[in-house]
Amino acid sequence: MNTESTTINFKGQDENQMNITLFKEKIETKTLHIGIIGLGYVGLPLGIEFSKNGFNVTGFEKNAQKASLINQQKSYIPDISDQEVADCVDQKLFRATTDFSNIRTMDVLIICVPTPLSKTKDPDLSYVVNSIQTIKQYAKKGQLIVLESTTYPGTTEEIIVPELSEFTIGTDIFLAFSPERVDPGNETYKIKNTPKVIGGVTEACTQVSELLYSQAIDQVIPVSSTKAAEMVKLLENTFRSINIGLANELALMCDKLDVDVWEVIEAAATKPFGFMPFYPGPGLGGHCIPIDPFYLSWKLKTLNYDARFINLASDINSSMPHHVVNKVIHGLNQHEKSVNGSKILIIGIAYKPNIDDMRESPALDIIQELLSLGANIDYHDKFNDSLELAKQSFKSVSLDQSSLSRYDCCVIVTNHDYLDKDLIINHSKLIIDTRNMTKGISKDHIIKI
Ligand code: SAJ
Repeated sequence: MNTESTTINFKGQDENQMNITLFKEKIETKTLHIGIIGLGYVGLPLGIEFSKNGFNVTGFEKNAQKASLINQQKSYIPDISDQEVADCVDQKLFRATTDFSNIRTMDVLIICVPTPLSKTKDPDLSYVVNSIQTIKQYAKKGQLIVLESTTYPGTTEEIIVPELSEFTIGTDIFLAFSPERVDPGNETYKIKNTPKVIGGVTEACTQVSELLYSQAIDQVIPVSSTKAAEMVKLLENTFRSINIGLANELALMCDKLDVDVWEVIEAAATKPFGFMPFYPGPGLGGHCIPIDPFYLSWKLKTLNYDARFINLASDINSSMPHHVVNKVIHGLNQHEKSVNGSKILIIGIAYKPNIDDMRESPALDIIQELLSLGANIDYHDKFNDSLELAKQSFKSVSLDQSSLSRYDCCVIVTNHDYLDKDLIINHSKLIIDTRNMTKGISKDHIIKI
């Protein structure tokens, strides 16, 4: 028998148990020091949640202004109040730093950095790679490293593990993947009450990660591997992208059939089982749904598999801004006007209601196409005072009787709850409604997608 392997296994078992025991003790005594890499809409709420549960948290943030705001007890994330930050900073349970050498004093590192797409719609893992290459400079035995950034199945094993080659994963150091499930603006589901999926490189990694997250999150769901955990997140968001794509194609089909797609979906949604409504819209915005499925299709392409649903849904979703512009052209034409020279008001430019986030917002595509056709564009969105687009600067205009009547066409792109529907309906000359905000109101000057 190879005593070498027996020795290593035996040693491994001892060291493995020792590190797990040490980790447990630090959790029980709340002496565990948690590091969050990236204090964005995922990292900041997560760090605050652990601090609220009595753990010492350090946020590692490259943006010195953000780090300074945190240490001045200020939040820059709508979902986290200044008071929540102040309470944790006051108790010396939360701080931010740009000095990444402090990683050496951490017991846990949770990577919450962006995973955007490159210009060619390929995964851009540069933030993740930079993070792990920084971490490994200061990594030490007994640490737990968790990647939360949304990425393709295999990233943890293929990108992170090789960077930690000086350690024995699962014995010296623990490594897991746990998808973020932060829904900006969601008043119901926050960090604490959103179930957390976790997949470790080894059973011990899963066990230690479960132990950690269960200190701050009500329900922790272990899966068999990091790859499974990475795939869970992509299923969740690909599911949405494809079903939104179906709803958008339904809108295009109902347009041809002269049927009200909103009425059809509402009636179908009365089915008490086996149906889940999704709705057409001006296009697919946000930092998750338009992006994440491409991480999956890109990975499958490297395995010679064509993820047809993902690509088809993307084609349809990205055709919706142009469909909206066609509705504007058609509507103005009915008023014997051309887009060229018309004054058009875009109502709501964030990517979804009641938030300010503009990332991938379809409003930007609609504005750019209308500008290219010679329209004079203004917008209104109380969550976004100004907008730089197509080398032009815009300011959100007020919405009142006189301002509305100045426009040849008003396009409802994002139906924020605060908007006064009756004011818009009663004082606009022409309305293109991309969100069924004018539901149940049939007037000649209202055109719905
Ligand atoms: N949209 C439609 N029709 C729909 C639903 C959405 O056109 O029926 C559009 C929205 O207007 C938006 C885009 O799709 O432009 C994305 O909307 P979303 O509701 O998916 O909102 P997101 O992008 O904030 O997605 C997040 C995701 N959360 C995480 O990734 C952690 C998603 O998994 C959540 O399901 C979603 O919030 C949510 O439920 O609000």
